[in-house]
Amino acid sequence: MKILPRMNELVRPALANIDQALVVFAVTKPKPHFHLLDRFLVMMEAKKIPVVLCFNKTDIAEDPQINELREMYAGCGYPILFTSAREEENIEDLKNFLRGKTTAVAGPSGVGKSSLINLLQTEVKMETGSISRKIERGKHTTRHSELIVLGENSYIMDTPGFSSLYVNDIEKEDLRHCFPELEHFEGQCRFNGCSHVHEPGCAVKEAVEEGKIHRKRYENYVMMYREAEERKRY
Ligand SMILES: Nc1nc2c(ncn2[C@@H]2O[C@H](COP(=O)(O)OP(=O)(O)O)[C@@H](O)[C@H]2O)c(=O)[nH]1
Ligand SMILES: [Mg+2]
Ligand SMILES: [Zn+2]
Repeated sequence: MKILPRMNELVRPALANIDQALVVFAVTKPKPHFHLLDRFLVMMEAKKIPVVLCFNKTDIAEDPQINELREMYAGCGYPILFTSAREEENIEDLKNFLRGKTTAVAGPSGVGKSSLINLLQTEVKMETGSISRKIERGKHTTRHSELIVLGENSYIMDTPGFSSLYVNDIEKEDLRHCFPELEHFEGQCRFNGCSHVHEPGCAVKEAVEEGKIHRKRYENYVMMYREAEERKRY
């Protein structure tokens, strides 16, 4: 019971002071976990924190993998960047997105967050390495959020793991407002307040069939909706 309030104290100031979140995934190795990514995007929408999506490791990716990601996420309006920390590709683009802002970096382990941060500035050297090596050495890395200076009025915060930016679960009625591409169809369904899950005459379901909304994103919406429904039941 004593642990929870302390955890929130750590999380809240971090979220309150950031202008945006940079969400880093790898195009491949490891392959993006779409459910995790969408869950995170929903949390940021709920907190009204703008997101920049960065898919790293383009040097080992195939074009179709990159195209699918672009289709999925540029289609719903998120700024999206493809980088290679190894080949220092598109790092200038990334810098442009970070200029003048305080940005929290989030993403699963092993996608290249630390490698990217090392390319953005020269003062702080983050430890990088393979996932297995890190597990071997135990969880010794950033337990606190470290604010790193990138330049004048530009800061980046390496958040300790993905769950550190976790916010309370979202009510099922609010969920549809946390998917920008669903929000676009609001008011076009037969029923007012359509959940886009089981109602007939749903403009969102039609848009999915027509390929205007990415099916995977919609499926993740339905999955999260059902989860919220389940939670309510207990
Ligand atoms: N091929 C490739 N490997 C990368 C790239 N960026 C990082 N890595 C490697 O991926 C592993 C994890 O990188 P790291 O920066 O520690 O990831 P983090 O856990 O997200 O901070 C390391 O072995 C890096 O050398 C990249 O752009 N391309
Ligand atoms: Mg790291
Ligand atoms: Zn609908």
